[in-house]
Amino acid sequence: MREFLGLPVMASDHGAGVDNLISYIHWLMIVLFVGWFIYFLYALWRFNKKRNPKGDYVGVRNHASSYLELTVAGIEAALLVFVAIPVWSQRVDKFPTEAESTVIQISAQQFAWNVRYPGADGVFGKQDMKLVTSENTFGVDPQDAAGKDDVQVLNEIHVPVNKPVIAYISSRDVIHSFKLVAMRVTQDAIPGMRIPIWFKPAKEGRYQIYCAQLCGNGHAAMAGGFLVVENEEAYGKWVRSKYGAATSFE
Ligand SMILES: [Cu+2]
Repeated sequence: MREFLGLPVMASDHGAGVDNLISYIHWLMIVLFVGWFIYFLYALWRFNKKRNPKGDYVGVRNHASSYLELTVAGIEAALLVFVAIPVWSQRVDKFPTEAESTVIQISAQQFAWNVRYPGADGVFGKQDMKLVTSENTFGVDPQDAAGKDDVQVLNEIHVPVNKPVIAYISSRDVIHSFKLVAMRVTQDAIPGMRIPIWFKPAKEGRYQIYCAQLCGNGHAAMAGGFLVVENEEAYGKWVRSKYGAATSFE
């Protein structure tokens, strides 16, 4: 069904659950579409004027249609309770610990993605929204030693493969939406809020990031963001080359 629907490349652990849900819904819709169409043709033939010169004032006498409706509603309820809700709850409730994950902060702006890593010590430097300026997107406190090695990059996120990623999504101006189709995650980026999402990249590659909210006249340019999933070694090399970039605005 994935191939039949032409679903895009999927490269995360939980992505199969999302794709399964999409497939099941489409199967149900195909069955309903074909069923209703057959019934429509039957009704054209069965209830035409020639066969029914005089109207029937009683109408349907059996309960077949009610049972059918109940069956469809039952299948829909089962999809919701046994497929959709478990996939969703794993996304929002079953977070991995930060110790076993790559933790990053993402702040959207018109029209790019700012990304911050904790650097060599694994600790983000102190932040305060009062310190936010056009250069200091994340409000990093330049006095805090823990922030000296933090990494800040634009539009290019690197993460190691097969390790969970926790990303805190925020925005510095308007509402954007961080969408990684290949990872099957989407989260609105809302000014004043830090909303965590998580996913586990399962396949190395370079995947496009999209902004899924029409956020201004350069909205399409936000598709210039990329997620690079690579092996531990390549990731380590990349992140080490960026240490200290977060406080370079001093
Ligand atoms: Cu945007």
